[in-house]
Amino acid sequence: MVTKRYKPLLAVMVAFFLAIFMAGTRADAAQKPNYIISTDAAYAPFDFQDKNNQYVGIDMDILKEVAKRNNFTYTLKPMSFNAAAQMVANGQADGIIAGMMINDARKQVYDVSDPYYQSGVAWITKPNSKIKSLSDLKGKTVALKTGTAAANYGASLKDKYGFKVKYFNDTDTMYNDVVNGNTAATFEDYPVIQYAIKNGMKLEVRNPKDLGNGGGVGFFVKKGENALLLQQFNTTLAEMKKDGTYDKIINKYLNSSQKTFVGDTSDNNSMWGILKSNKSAFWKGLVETAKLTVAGIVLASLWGLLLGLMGTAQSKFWRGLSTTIIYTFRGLPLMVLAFFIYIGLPGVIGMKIPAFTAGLLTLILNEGAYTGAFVRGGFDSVNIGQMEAARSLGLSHRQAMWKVVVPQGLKMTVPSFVNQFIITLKDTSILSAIGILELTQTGTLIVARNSQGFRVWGIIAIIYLIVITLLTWFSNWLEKKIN
Ligand code: ASN
Repeated sequence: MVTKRYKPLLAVMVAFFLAIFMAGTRADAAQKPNYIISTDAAYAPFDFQDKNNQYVGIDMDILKEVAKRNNFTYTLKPMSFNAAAQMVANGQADGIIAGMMINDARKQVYDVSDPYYQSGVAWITKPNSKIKSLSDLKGKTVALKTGTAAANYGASLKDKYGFKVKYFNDTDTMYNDVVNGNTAATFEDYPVIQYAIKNGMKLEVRNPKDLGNGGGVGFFVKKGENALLLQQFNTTLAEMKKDGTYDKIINKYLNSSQKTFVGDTSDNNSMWGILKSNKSAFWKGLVETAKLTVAGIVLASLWGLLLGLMGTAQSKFWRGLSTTIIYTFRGLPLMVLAFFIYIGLPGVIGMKIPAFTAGLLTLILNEGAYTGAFVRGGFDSVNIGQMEAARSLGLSHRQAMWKVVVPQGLKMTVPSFVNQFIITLKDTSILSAIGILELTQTGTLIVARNSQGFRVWGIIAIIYLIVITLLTWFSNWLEKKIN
């Protein structure tokens, strides 16, 4: 039974989640339509960041032109290709432009624009590799990128040629796995690998004259939706082909002899050089991480406290509810929860959830469940005699809780809170998977551009350590104040 006195608790819970939900879904009052367009965060020459951390590439220039000529604005959501495609399939984004190949399977799920580029799948090894034909791959492992047409093509050959497959979320990590010799070969779209090789990637295409699954690259919207956007894309594409804009874009990325993009070596000399030339990106990533961490810590702590209180309530209903919530959200991996909220839920509730809101909600639910568990434990461990003594002095259950049990219980849980704060900070990195441009995602994008994994990840690790040290100092200070 939900006793009357716990009704306010339920109201607080509902208000709490509504507030978080609403915080991220600001009404858009602009007159111009604003579309959400997802893209592959690192897929040169189609989509990638330049040195100023601006998104450029064939896709980006075409999209910009389409928006300009049709008087709409768009919000770009760069992330892993697989997540970007799912965002559209689930109605989280209005369209995807990501060097994406048109094929029949995709036509079942999406409506597709006219092709704007021709592509086909290449298979790739290290230069001078002993692997000369697909048959040489027998028993070896091949690197593929999740959800891509090239991966489907590669996987379809796996039984025939007897190789194993290993999946990656981004092209650059996949390439480097082959370069480092962990996997023997990879499959990727020809223009993409060609571009990378031209810009210094130490790999070689084995079948340049015999590409697999050739076809066009297009812009995709969810089936049956955004017909106007698709039509505008097609019309503008045709116009651009006529007036020379299209050729200009293609030439800009494919025929220029300068090495300006992938494999950019200008900032590769040292950690310091990389830090300097990417300082605004690192800073922005850090700010995003800090925002998520602070908001996550505060809200998850409040939510955890509420769960802890519910867990020690007199009513069986509240205790049961608290146990169920803690069990569920402690049991779910953080990334699964993030994908569920960000990619799964919107399709069901018919409402877009901004990545930051989804990420924050994930942190609150997950970290809050852990917090709830140790807070409940803290309250439980306050000697039952304390409660009895308080009750015998004439205090009600609630008064006894607030005046006697809660203060003592909370003191005991301070070290656990500190621990949870640090875990929350580290967990924010997992939210890079849903495209939040925090520190880890920032690192992924920079490595995709300069291939300096060791140095970039070294910098990112140091930044995390510095922030964790600061957080620990702060927590210790807080702990002393409380005790
Ligand atoms: N070219 C890939 C595909 O068509 C997309 C990508 O990796 N961005 O599946």
